[in-house]
Amino acid sequence: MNLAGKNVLIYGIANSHSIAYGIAKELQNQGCNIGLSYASQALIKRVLPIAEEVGAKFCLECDVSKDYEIRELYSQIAKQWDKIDIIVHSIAYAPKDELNLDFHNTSRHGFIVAMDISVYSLIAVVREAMPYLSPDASILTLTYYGSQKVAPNYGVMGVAKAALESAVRYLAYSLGEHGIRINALSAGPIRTLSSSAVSGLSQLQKRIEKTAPLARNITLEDIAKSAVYLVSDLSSGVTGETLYVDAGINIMAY
Ligand code: 0WD
Repeated sequence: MNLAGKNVLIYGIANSHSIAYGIAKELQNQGCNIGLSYASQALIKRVLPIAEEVGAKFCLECDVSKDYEIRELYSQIAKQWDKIDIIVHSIAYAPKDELNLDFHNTSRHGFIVAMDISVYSLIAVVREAMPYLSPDASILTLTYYGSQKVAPNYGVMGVAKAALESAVRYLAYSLGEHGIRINALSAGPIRTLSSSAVSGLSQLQKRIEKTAPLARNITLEDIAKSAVYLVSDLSSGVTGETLYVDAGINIMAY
């Protein structure tokens, strides 16, 4: 594996608890050039120190619900990098009220927003990246097991993650002829800004400590190390997959 000198664009840094932060640090350790993108001005105070910490070549705002912002991001990046080797999409959003209600009460608006930001954004960032991607580029997105089984309080995000995993398979098929790979990493629950909107996280983590094969919760480092595998040529024959990094909890029936 040689990631040294690879240009990595990471979407979804909100703060130092973000999964994107853990991945950025690990890829920096591997010698990658890091470029960061964040959602909005409100995050800038937390994101700028992180950009400095990981030696980011740039740190640019981009709301992925807007195609023109995605396009503008790539045209800014093209001024500094001649190609992009790796994209990490670590983005999800649903209005908080939509998560903790009975699923049959999911609103049309909440459904559309969740699907747009958590699923369609992956398609949009890949499509707009195509002219800039290197021939053996690798793309990674983050998902959760609530896509496969019902996770109480996860609601519309579970449906969005199921769609995201399916989108990864369809993207893998359409990108394959270009030599580009795309995979999903299904992470066990970890406390971040996004996951704190899901009620019952602490109880779930306690249950995992008791029942998961590894008898513990996962760490940012666990996720980041598997991310290195998926974005590097260690996984050169792997595309369209969902890799569980969850201390094994997904294999358990009870
Ligand atoms: O337990 C967990 N934390 C798990 C998270 C378990 C399994 C998967 N994941 C997934 C999430 O669903 C998400 O896809 O990992 C990804 C990253 O989530 P995270 O690191 O847990 O959460 P966070 O640090 O909040 O980063 C997600 C970020 C947003 O943060 P806020 O909290 O500001 O919504 O996604 C970004 C934003 O930075 N984001 C956007 N970026 C660009 N444009 C947008 C947008 N419109 N909306 C949200």
